Amino acid sequence: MSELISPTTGLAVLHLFCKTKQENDEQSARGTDRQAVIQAVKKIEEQGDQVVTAAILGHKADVAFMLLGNDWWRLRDAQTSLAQSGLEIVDSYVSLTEISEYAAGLPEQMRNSRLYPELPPPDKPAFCFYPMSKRRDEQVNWFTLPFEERLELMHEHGASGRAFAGRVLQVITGSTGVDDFEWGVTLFAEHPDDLKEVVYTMRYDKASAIYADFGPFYAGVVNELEVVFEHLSIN
Ligand code: 76R
Repeated sequence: MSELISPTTGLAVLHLFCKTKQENDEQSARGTDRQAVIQAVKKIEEQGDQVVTAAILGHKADVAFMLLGNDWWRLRDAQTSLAQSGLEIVDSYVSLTEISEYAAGLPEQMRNSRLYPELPPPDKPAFCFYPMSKRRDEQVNWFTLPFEERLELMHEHGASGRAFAGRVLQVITGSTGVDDFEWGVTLFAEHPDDLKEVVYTMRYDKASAIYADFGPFYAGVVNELEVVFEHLSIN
């Protein structure tokens, strides 16, 4: 056994965006092996790690796996098993759960739920993921603002976010130094338009309007893998 490669606090997170393969298509003789994927996910869960599965709409991917665990080796093994089951990994995101430096005053229970979220939340099947960074341009640079100013802007952000409390669950995971953007934003909501509304509303927060840069957006439906596969016609 390899030694654990664990964050000192919180969980390691790996988002994998995959395309399924048909048998004998141009890419592969072997199609996606439904049973092998199901077994792979079962194994990850048996090891005590969490897996959120979602069917993705649009051409960018068919299925997303959001894996949360306390060991980078186990997440890497999970990726290997999924790839060996005949899934093509077309995009991915590596991050870690964290408590924002602007959320120091959060009650213990809220801090814990940021570091150790239990996912997926019930009754919030509408899912989206996108990476984002805060701008570092010559004129507009989040990282040269004094802390008090950033804190004020994040309070404005938190206040506009709280209007969505209960309707939208945000899971902000930090990725500075481990992936191309600074955060992964994973949102769970009851309805697709909740996702649109929260992100649109935040575009007017100064912290987003002036300072945020975004990567590609993925949207889809969270459900158990079996249900996701039914909708992808993978038998
Ligand atoms: O954790 C907390 O609830 C405390 C308040 C809070 C912080 C510190 C908070 C609340 N967020 C925080 C930090 Mn958020 N958030 C985003 C996005 O699309 C965009 O413009 C931005 C993407 C959304 C949709 C969202 C939603 N938030 C952050 C950070 C880290 C900043 C740092 O540490 O420098 C990022 C990148 C970020 C981005 N935020 C909320 C929400 C919602 C809905 C809330 C209210 C949560 C609730 O009260 O239930």
